[in-house]
Amino acid sequence: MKTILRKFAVKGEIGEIIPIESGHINHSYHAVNLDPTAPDYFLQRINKEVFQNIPGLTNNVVKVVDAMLREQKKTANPQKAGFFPQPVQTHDKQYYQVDKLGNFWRVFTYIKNSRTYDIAEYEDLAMEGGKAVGKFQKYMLNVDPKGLHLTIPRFHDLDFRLDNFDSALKSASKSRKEEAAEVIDFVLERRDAMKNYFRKLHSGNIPLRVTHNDTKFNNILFDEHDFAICMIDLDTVMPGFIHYDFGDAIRVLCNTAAEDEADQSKIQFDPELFRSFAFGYSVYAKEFLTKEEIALIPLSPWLMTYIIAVRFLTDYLENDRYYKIHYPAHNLVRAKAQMSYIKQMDLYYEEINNCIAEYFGS
Ligand code: GN1
Ligand code: MG
Repeated sequence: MKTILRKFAVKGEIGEIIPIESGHINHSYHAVNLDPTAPDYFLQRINKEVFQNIPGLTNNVVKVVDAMLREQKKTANPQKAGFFPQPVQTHDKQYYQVDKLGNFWRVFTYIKNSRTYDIAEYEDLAMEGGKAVGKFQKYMLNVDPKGLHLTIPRFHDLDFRLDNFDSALKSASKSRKEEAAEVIDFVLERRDAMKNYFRKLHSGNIPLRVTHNDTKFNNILFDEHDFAICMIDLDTVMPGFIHYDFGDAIRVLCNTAAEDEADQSKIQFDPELFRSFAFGYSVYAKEFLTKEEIALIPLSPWLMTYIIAVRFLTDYLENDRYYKIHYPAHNLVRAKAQMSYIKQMDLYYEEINNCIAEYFGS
């Protein structure tokens, strides 16, 4: 990895390289600098099975970071732009380096003392998360969605995800199907309701914007005082509906347990965290959301949790081809946890609706 890092215009002298375990797709490392005057770096091996066009993906990421910097410089805190992770070029002015095995690597500056959280531990953290998602969408308003490469086509397309699930179900082993029976039934039961909501998003009234598309809580970077710095993990920034970002954030952030909690009794929906996130999000989003978009916000956490449940389950049925797993039934446990969380959210449907009406005036 040090050989790879030397291909990039990194400053100082790299010491320890520490793996970062939280992502399910790429392999990430924190490269510590021995020179205190030089920054640390964030090194990543991009998953080339998942991302088929890494040059296209890289163009997106550079475009998005540029837009974030440009927009931040227009605000009352232009100096904050200096605290976003910046992509680092190689000595040949590329933003990635291919190694001898054909693997793609990239480097960002690592923001000193920054951190991520897997779950929102208290309300202000959730509010900061909401602000980060709202601010990101606002900063993307001047980026043309059509100018972005589709890094994963049909990423949040429910019909596509259900088609994949159907074919996985046909070819899955008997034992995996038996193990997963409860979640399979759940997916089938909710299918029509979710398709119905998904069709409303596609009714033609909802603007296609540039969205992040992977707003789980640990894709928000915080500083040492727990203020959100910005959204990270920009590989899936593509044209989308704001509902994808709102819903996916709530999927993780208001869950009192981890995304892969095996003990169902620990999985609950925290309405106070929801209020805090929704308020933080409204601070930025209220100024650009249309009333049609607002009307469809409340059900978005159901859709996104359902889509991710379907994806984890499909991967389990396909013998774990896509997500990194840490033990054999990991994808099944993840899918079950999403199912339990959806059932917990059911108890708060009215409260969620009321809260959106209160903060967004719908
Ligand atoms: C993956 O890369 P990471 O861990 O931030 C996935 C998301 C899922 C998430 C579930 C490119 O995100 O879509 O919501 O896992 N990213 C991709 O935890 O598939
Ligand atoms: Mg991530």
